[in-house]
Amino acid sequence: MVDQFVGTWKMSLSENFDEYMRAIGVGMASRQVGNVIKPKFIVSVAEGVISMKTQSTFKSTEIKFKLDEEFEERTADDRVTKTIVSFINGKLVQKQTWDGRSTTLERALESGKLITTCTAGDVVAVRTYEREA
Ligand code: DKA
Repeated sequence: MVDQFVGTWKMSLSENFDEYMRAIGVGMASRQVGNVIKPKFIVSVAEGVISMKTQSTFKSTEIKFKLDEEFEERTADDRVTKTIVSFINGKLVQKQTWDGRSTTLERALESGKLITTCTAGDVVAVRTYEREA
């Protein structure tokens, strides 16, 4: 269940993220920052509403949503997306669409780590988070 994702996570490894950011149209200046920061990712649930906060020295964002209900999201790189998050086969699957484009952020728990797989077309980045609390 989603409850297993609840807690505070710290990124420890980021693979192919520059290519992913290019694929979703992030400009060079933000990519340079995005490549070096190690965000915290904080998940909580209250009365069926899920909160996902991403905190870093660059920018902090929070989205609050119910599963399978579309909402508007402003991303750290300032895209305004239509977003829907579903829980599929034990994974939190976040689909963002904007300007006729789309990307998916899939979060899974593997050996006690939170693995975020970011996909845009044929570009895939994988980011590993370790539990802090
Ligand atoms: C993650 O949760 C992936 C978040 C993807 C953000 C894309 C934009 C970043 C711009 C610095 O680890």
